[in-house]
Amino acid sequence: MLQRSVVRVGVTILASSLALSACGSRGGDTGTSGGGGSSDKTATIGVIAPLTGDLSALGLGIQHSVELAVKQANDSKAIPGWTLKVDPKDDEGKPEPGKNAATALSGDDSVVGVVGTLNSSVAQNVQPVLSSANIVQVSPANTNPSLTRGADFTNAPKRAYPSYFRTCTTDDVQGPFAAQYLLSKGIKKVATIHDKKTYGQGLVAAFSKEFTAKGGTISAATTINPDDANFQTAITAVKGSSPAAVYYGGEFPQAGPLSQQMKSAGLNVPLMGGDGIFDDKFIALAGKTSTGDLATSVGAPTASLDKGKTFLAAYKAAAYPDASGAYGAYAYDAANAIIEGLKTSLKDAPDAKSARQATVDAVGKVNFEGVTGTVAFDQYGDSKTRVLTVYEVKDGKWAPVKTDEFK
Ligand code: ABU
Repeated sequence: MLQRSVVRVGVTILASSLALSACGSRGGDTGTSGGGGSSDKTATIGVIAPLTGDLSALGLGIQHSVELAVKQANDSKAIPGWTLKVDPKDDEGKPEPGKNAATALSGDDSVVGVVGTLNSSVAQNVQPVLSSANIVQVSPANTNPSLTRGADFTNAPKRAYPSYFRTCTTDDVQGPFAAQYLLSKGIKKVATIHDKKTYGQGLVAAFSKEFTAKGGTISAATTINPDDANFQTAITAVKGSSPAAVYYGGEFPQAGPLSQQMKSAGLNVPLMGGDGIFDDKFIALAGKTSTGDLATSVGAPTASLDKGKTFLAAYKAAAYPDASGAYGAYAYDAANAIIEGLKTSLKDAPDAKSARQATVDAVGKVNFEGVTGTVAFDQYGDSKTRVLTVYEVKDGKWAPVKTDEFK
């Protein structure tokens, strides 16, 4: 069992902010009510995320967090003369519906920005569509580095799409952070499994590079298919190499059953994954034998930050039907990055569509204290904040065991 070093966190609730937000929208309210006068012009922020299917728990948290940011902006009349609206689109966690969602939003002249997507593989299809319409896109969750810095992101980084930004950090930070954590706990022999998707494959590559560079050994490396439910072949392939842990690249709908099947097959070592497995449903799917499993996720635990507490309280007061999830705070910051940009770009704009390029330019320059930390972007569109947390399953819950800024 890995040693515990629980992060101690300060707890300060900003009651005044709660009062501001407690009158927020309820589930299904897309943020149009309140704040706008009848002569206001309308600008729309789209959301592209999985709103149905296995990953909908994460996607709905993204949607509602954007709705909360927009509701608060309308209530405070953040952009005089304008009322903001939210238009959520379901990408089902799949590239083709994601592309269709981007096409539909691009055809709506009121759309000035999009928060999303959740999946890096979906973003690859959405980026070119939104980019060609000059619509700013801010993802709260895409962690694959190539989305901002291109295919050769380590040796020859080149901005892929000038309209694309993200509030979360990237897998060339997350993978090494996990590798260093395992090595610091004396785990030097790890087997890897990934789901062949953009996120999982890239995360395992980043982990393996750091793990071996710092003296660890990858005892076996194998893959599963994105729709597999039975993982015996992969488990057999790695079990023979006697790893001290299994590092998994993919998301919780498969990681949970993989963990359960590993332990049932006698491979009683921790499964570790990235932010894609950091969800309560992982534990529900993996069952009791998930104790000791590990995940990294982006940022510090939301509830450990003063502004995070305020966000969570406002979200609760708004009574959305779904939890904010792993990316809620990042989606709220993403929406507020767009809203900050709109304060400049819509000021003298005759209509929303003509403000699209100015919004891209303004979002690139934002710098404010968000719920997750400072929200500002580098020359590639990446967040300047590189904080991550390691969580361990303890007593049937994810417990934070280490939070740090990756250097
Ligand atoms: N960042 C984890 C899940 C989303 C993605 O595919 O990047």
